[in-house]
Amino acid sequence: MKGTEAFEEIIPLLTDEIAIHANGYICRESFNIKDRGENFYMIGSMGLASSIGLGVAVSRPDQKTIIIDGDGNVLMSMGTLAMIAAAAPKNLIHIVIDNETYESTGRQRSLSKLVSLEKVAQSAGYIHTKKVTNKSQIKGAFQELIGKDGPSFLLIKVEPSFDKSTGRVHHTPEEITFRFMKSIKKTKS
Ligand SMILES: Cc1ncc(C[n+]2csc(CCOP(=O)(O)OP(=O)(O)O)c2C)c(N)n1
Repeated sequence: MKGTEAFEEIIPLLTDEIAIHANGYICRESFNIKDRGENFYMIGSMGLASSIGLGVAVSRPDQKTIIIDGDGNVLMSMGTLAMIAAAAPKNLIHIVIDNETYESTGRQRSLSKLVSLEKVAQSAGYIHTKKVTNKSQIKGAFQELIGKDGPSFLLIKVEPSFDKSTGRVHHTPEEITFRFMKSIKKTKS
């Protein structure tokens, strides 16, 4: 499956969930399929979508929080898997689009061909971990995990295949931040 096909499966499943996106093509693909105020896009700061996702999940336990990450990003901040498992937010789902490359910067190989990231997450202590390799499995896996208490980890294996013509996120960092804060603001106390 192509990376874009994975996004085309996942993004329409989002309703009011908070979604923190890793930098590079991860943001760009999601942004182009459906831009939402609940989306936080990393414009740099590789590796840190998971830390921000953890912070948001802990501070908003009433809201499902999804981290949409890349294998290179996860490998860069592997310690955050342990931190997420230790903090154990029930409302957190960590999705990794694993193309076994740093595709956004030229398809350099990553170590995820040799290191199974879902096994690392499982060993760290994520409550549920799943790996899918076919796009027909994505919807079922997502719906299963969203219905359970986490933290959960969903690894989606894809080919390195993002399209270079995919547009970039055109919001400024300030716009992303303020729009996000407004969208996830509690309306009830
Ligand atoms: C600290 C830091 N190092 C390097 C980069 C450059 N960079 C941006 S995206 C990216 C690749 C991310 O790889 P991955 O998470 O696997 O996502 P993919 O690009 O494959 O979708 C790199 C190396 C950066 N933005 N920040």
